[in-house]
Amino acid sequence: AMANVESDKTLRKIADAFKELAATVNSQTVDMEVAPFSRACSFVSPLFGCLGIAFKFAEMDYVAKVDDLAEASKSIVTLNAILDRDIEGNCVRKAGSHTRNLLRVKRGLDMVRVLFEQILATEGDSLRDPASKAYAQVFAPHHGWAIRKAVAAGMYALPTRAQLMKKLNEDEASARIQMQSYIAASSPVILYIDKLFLSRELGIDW
Ligand code: 1PW
Repeated sequence: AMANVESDKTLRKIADAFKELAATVNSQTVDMEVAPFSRACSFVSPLFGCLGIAFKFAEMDYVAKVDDLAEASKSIVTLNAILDRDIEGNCVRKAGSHTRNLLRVKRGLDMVRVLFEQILATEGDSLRDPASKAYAQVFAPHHGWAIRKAVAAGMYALPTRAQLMKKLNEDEASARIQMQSYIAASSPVILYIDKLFLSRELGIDW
């Protein structure tokens, strides 16, 4: 396969960006800002592209929503303010709202987290089980029949583990380090976003 030159250090960029976000969360002194958050999320996009043609739709949906948050960052400073403005405008659940897009993007981050956990816990060359488990845990409960069927079909077009490593320009050992680092760093970030919703009684299961 052709080397993925543009995303030479995809995993490292993802891990480093989320380590910085996690440091902000763990400091408990400042609100998370939209700009660094959307920037970190944009580093995850090439990963979807590495998962095969079938995940082109997932990538497109994710990229559009991250772009929306990047656009929002020009006029709204913090994630807190995104939710408060949509509550005020009575458009939290409205299609395309920043708050709704934030919830979808958070799910993308969570799915990648579970995918990495599953990849690290699995021995074989197939990514089908790790990807299926990640999808089943994070997205499937929120998707209708048609999307679930399309994703299930896409599982047959996933690259192998070796192909993925090659596309990411990683070997098993280096990938393991970066994946572990993303798993550790993304967890507090994901919990932080859940709390933004739950503390306002907006729910996260929609
Ligand atoms: C990494 C292992 C492979 C798992 C693949 C996961 C793919 C999941 C995303 C597929 C979504 C593509 C179709 C778009 C669905 C939208 O309807 C939905 N978006 C999401 C991210 O669930 C809701 O978007 P909306 O209505 O708020 O614009």
